[in-house]
Amino acid sequence: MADLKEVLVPDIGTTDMVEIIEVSVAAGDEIEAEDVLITLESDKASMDIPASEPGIVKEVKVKVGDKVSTGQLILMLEPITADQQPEEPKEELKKEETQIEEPKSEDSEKSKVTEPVQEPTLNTSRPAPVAPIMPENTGLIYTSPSVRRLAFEFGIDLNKVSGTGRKGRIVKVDVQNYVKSIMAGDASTGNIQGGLSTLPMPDIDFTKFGEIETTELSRIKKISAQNLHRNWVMIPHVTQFDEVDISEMEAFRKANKDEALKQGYKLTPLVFLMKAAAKTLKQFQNFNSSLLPNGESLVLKKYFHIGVAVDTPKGLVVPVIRDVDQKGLFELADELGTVSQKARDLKLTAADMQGSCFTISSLGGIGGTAFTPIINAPDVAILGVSRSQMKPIYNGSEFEPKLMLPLSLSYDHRVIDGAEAARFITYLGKMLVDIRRLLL
Ligand code: CAO
Repeated sequence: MADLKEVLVPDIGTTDMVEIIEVSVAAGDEIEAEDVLITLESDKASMDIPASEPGIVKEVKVKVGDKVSTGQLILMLEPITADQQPEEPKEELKKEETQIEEPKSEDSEKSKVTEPVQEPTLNTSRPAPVAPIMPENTGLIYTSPSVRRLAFEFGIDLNKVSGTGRKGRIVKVDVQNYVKSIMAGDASTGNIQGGLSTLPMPDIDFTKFGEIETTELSRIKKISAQNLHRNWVMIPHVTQFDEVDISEMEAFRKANKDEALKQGYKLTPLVFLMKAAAKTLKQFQNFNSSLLPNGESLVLKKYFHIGVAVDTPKGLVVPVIRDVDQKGLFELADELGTVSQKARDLKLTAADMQGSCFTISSLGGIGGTAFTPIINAPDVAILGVSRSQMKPIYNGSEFEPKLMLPLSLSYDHRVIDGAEAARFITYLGKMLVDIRRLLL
């Protein structure tokens, strides 16, 4: 074993004690000359302290938060002699490395601007160049030169990386985690192509504020959370609202409700909505479609299957009622009753929940005046239904009491234009105002 060598803090151009904000190596690491060992931060600047020679780190003598000055011991190194060194890299590789030294991208231009000219030298027999200092509070990116270098090598825009270091500083592990999240296709962290990026959720100790209890989400909630999140983030939603006079529809429903009950099912407004939606989808083909993942083609469907959001004790599920256009109101009421019971008993199969063209989410049995439902991809639209209310509607000469049903239509704006959506909801409303139209 070669003699161990002390690696000291080089001449950092000040006699002040300077804080260590990052330790980039650990015992057992094999390092190259110029690998960053630690990063220091003074009142005005931060700087990387690199290795002056290759070797194996035997013991690190400092930790984050320590204050050090010139000449202080950083670590013990077992140097690697020339004959232990791996082969020289090929010519091409060398060229690449040289390019990295002299980055030409916009990002690196920006980093150059933030880096001042001062370059402290090492007070050793074999000086290694100390990375340039980056001033604090530049209003730009708060990180060390070595992290900038790492980000540049991966082609990452540091503006998109959230810093978890002190005062939001971006440290090496933040860049590594960002790369990992992209490799895993994590939409919450974003991706380079889509340019999406979000701060990580804060990890808060709620016991600081009071008593708590932690429970795990149900399996259904975990799955629907992932789908909802993807749909919310990936689909540009617009929600169109409307109110429809369902006074006559309600009179008809009430007149037939008992008859339906005798046969064992409930005739609710939702059944009429399903039927009216299928009829409207026939008129507005773009709504009965799915956008292919490449975003360039639309699949137009010739069938009319409608998903219905069902609230269960374990979370939201969306069973699909097939060929709604070909079924009568009683048949639909029967099927809706059966499938929603199956959902509440948690007995739905994957096939029960596949193939929808359009979804209806009805909160009308509960309450509320309007909401913005999230599209159930691969559908391109969803209809939210709120609770109907008697309202005074002006008929041109007087106010009349009318039962008004609030509708909220969310649509994928990549596929559907606003005017088309307004026409869709108006047409749907006409079907409900005068349900005889459903027969036409
Ligand atoms: N306005 C006024 N009353 C309404 C109504 C509306 N828009 N919609 C339903 N009602 C009434 C029904 O007529 C029924 O009253 P009666 O018993 O007097 O006839 C009562 O409210 C309860 O209806 P229901 O909820 O049992 O039946 P439904 O057909 O309307 O809905 C189902 C069935 C399965 C969709 C519903 O039970 C459900 O789970 N809804 C929640 C869906 C949900 O969670 N969506 C949110 C997703 S967004 O995250």
